[in-house]
Amino acid sequence: MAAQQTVVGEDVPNIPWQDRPEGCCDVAWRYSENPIVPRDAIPCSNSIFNSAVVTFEGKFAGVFRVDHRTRRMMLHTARSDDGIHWDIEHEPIRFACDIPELQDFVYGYDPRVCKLEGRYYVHWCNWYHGPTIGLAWTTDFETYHQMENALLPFQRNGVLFPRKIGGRYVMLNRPSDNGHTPFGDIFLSQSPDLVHWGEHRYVMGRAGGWQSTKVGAGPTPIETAEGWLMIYHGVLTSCNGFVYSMGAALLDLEEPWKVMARTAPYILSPQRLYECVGDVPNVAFPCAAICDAASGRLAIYYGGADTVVALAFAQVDELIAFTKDNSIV
Ligand code: BMA
Repeated sequence: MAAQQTVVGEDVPNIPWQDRPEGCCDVAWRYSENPIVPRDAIPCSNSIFNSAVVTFEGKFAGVFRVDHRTRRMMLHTARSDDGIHWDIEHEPIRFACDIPELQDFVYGYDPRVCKLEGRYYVHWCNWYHGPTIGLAWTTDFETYHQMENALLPFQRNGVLFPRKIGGRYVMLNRPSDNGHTPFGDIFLSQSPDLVHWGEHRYVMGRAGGWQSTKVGAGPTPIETAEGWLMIYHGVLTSCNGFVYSMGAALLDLEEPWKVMARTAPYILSPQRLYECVGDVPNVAFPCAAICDAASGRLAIYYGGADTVVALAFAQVDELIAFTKDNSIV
């Protein structure tokens, strides 16, 4: 099967999965039991969405965005045997941090987790006199070591690549403003040590339709023989506000600021009730993906309407072909 040569990564035989439903011809399809995490899964939660999931010791671990009933945005550890049913800690993560200026955790949201050189790096939108990219690592999802913020405010959607490229650590990011940013292009920054970031490059900006207001990277990019597969969100401004959909792009393996293909149509947009109705309507916001290299099966975790966590599936080879065949590049 061609997929076996496509993905550079681990085999995940127990990846959460459902075949494409009969009669569906979409490149990405939803899990039939969505949402997988309800808003009130733990006593303190107003909503649980935009969350990160990785494989961990043969099972799954996650860092979940939990907006508390105070409406403070916090990060919680979660564990799962099957990637679908989650046990979310009731207490938020308390980061171990020896940098006095960063010890006062104000809020954190939209986490991503990237397995890199034997550690799990957590990065999130972290308040430091405005939103920027917080960075921490863990090996056990119990103790989290907070590092320097990667970038200056205002920044969101920091997304690490899972290996060094050209001798540098690489992070996608999206310069923004202090509020509900009405603009936004994807850039990339490089670092020799995950502390000092520079050599910034422009990756891609807004385009037509569903991605006309702003774009931001989603899950950890997936390495394939055809390039880095980047799933991202794009935003359209309707007369009723922002609409968040997802698309896919292929980035050059060695110079990932070079976009080789990018979808003109979205691959999934808010159309189901749990995506259209909630604290923020019309949002499908991807933050994580698990890929089984052996079969090319892909499970995408996304937030629905800033309220719940949902799951969608795709086949990597099909998604790559779709991205190339429907590219605006
Ligand atoms: C963005 C972020 C996301 C959220 C989205 C829609 O700016 O805050 O967490 O899902 O807006 O509200």
